[in-house]
Amino acid sequence: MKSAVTISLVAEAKGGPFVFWDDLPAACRHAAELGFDAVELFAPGPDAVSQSELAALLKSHSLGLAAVGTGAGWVKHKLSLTSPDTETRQSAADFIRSMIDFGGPHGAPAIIGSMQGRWGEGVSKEQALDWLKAALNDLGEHARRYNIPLIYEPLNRYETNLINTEAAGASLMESLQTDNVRLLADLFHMNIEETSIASGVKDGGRWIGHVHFVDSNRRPAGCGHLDYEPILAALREIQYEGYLSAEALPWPDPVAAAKQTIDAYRQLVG
Ligand code: LER
Ligand code: MN
Repeated sequence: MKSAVTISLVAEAKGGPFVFWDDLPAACRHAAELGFDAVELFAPGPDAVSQSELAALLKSHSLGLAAVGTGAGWVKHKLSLTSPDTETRQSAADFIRSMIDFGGPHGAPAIIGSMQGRWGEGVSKEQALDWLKAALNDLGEHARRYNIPLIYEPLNRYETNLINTEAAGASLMESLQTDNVRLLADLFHMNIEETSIASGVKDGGRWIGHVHFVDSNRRPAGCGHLDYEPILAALREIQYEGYLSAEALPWPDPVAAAKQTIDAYRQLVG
């Protein structure tokens, strides 16, 4: 397993669960100095940073790009893959495709979290899931050209009413035509929704392709009440080899949150 830490460049997401904020070069420097393998980027859009600037920053700090978030499509533009409005759904898919093209050259998969939206307001659950599946099939195949998967994230019930658990996520993966979508296991959402986080990890099993490494209260690992040993044992059991990426509040401040995370990671993973 590899370590990663989040960086947000999205002003509208202020107060959200991202460790580093606003200054990409400084965040990369801190991440490298602390010994992270990679960074995960939450950017306002595909033009937030040029491909060459991003490549140069990653190279100069020997950092990987673990993943790119697509949630700015929701927080900035109110786009959703399950909107009742056809054009909004199309724009949502276009935005995600552009983020796949943004991360793809760096080997970083795009994450669909809040862009999945929710059913209601005249849209049935069945209809919303059909739209979601069609988008995952299409965008999952688009990601393949970069030899990376697309990542789909089950969220807790306060953020979506579509898929809340890893078991439901695994069923969704099995119902797709593409085999190029993987599940995200976000320990914060799982703490709310799963009977046990370790069994949730096993439910996700071979589908899990990314982990948001965070504590029960969304503070950095070790600052809440999660018991990480059984979670790590479950991740080893499913032979997970991807990132443990700190999507956590910058508590008490970004550098301290990152240091707390890498210390917890080293204690748990070695
Ligand atoms: C949102 O709660 C979250 O966990 C993000 O990773 C997805 O937008
Ligand atoms: Mn997450």
